[in-house]
Amino acid sequence: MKSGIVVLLGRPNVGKSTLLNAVLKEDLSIVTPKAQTTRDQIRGILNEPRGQVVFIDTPGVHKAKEGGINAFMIQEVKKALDGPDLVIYLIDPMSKVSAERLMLEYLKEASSKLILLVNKADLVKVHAEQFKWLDPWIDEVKQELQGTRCEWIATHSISAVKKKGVKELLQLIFDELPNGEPLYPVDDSLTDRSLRFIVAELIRKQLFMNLGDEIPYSCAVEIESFKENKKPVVIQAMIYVERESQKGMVIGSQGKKIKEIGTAARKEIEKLMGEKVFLELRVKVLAAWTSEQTKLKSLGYELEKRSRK
Ligand SMILES: Nc1nc2c(ncn2[C@@H]2O[C@H](COP(=O)(O)OP(=O)(O)O)[C@@H](O)[C@H]2O)c(=O)[nH]1
Ligand SMILES: [Mg+2]
Repeated sequence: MKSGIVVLLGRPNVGKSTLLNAVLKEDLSIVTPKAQTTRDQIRGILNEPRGQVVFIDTPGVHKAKEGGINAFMIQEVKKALDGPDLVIYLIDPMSKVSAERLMLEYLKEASSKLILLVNKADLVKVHAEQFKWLDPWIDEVKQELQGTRCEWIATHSISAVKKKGVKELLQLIFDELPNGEPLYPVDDSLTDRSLRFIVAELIRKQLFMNLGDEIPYSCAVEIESFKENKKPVVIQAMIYVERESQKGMVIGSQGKKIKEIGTAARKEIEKLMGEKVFLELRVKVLAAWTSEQTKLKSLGYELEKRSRK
């Protein structure tokens, strides 16, 4: 039996969370068209007759200001890179080489096998001209990694959205993983994260889907109570924003916006849980929570020591 940890690594919006969901065949990690949706690392457990793969979805690699929520996200990326068996470096062909260079310092630090994975293959035909940078970049990465402990083993292309090439990718992964006992119990559990966490994420997803560009980045969600033994299940959640004006935007005129967000989130939560849910959302200002460490910590985004990059 094969067993191991596989980290999904890449810049924001390359499709890491979409790929996790495609291999698990479940919507575990939230996906939105906006960059930097994922804030925490999320483990997705795939059990197969061939063995167990523990995938770690990570926030996108980007340059983060010290001490704030983005530094927490980068900390999550770096933690995930501590000792996996395999790293999958996802590349969005719509990106450009100057933006990808940042990835090298992460790859050079990884001491594991590496698969270079070009995602969004469905776009390649339509936008072929724009992708000329891709092959030279892949060659450059391979060259830069020579002499490091990060060992390139394959380059592969997929479309995570269309689920093309995913089966072959899984074969590549199983081929490379060591033999061993499963790291997690082999049962139906898909993740190490709690239902509360996933529910809070589903609410956060709807904030990204329903609010203007900047506001979702100032939002955090906390589940205040979760009564599973009630029918319907009663869930109360608090949405934290940074400013009074944002609170107004989340609520909307006559509460229209928050109602839309709540309805959309409730539907997804009901789908996940397979039962009726009563979802109550409230909004509260927690001034500058994205930049103050004690507030970040209170929302579950704890920075260790002083933040690194
Ligand atoms: N066309 C296309 N879009 C994709 C593909 N994979 C992901 N996306 C889209 O890219 C955006 C970002 O995806 P997401 O998984 O959240 O990226 P992440 O930030 O790396 O986790 C979403 O709008 C996805 O629907 C793909 O294979 N093809
Ligand atoms: Mg993501």
